[in-house]
Amino acid sequence: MTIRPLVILPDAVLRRVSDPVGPITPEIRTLVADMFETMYDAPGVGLAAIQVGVAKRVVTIDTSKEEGVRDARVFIDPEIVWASAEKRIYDEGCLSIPEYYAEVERPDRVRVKFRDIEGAVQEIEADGLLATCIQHEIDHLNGVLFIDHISKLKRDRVIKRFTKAAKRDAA
Ligand code: K1U
Ligand code: ZN
Repeated sequence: MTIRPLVILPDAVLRRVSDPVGPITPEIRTLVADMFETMYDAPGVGLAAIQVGVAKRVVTIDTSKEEGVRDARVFIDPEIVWASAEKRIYDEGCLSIPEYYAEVERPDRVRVKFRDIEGAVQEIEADGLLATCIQHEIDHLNGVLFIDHISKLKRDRVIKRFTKAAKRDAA
């Protein structure tokens, strides 16, 4: 298993719409294993394949709170099939926008249809941090970032900060 480099704002790769996975090949299994390694190392509670530069609809999540207990979940080609009318606000972060957090309002509960690592179709209802995280990750698959849900003023400010940092690092 390999820790892959994370794609960081303002890299245009983050704006790509990811492709459906199709058959679950050995390459997809390796990608999933590497995504878990990368997510746990960061550390993060979720990761979309595009954040390691792969435009495939693959998401890994582990929102377990208990120290030393893992709840590794993989979502292949995930789709939200139902969202609650009730909303919740969560102070979100993103491994592609390090050390920046902002409040985002999203549906409190969602039902998600996806394929597991064996290719079997599954459906779960999620609430709490899992619901927030799966919505954040599905946004990544569609080229959407959590900063797209905040004010234009705040978004422009954070993009400017990361653009300057990227130029500084390239010099
Ligand atoms: O997709 C990502 O960039 C990962 C992101 C997921 C996420 C977090 C919070 C709300 C919505 C989605 C992160 O994991 S940011 C890091 C983080 O939240 C965290 C890191 C260590 C321990 C606990 C949380
Ligand atoms: Zn993110």
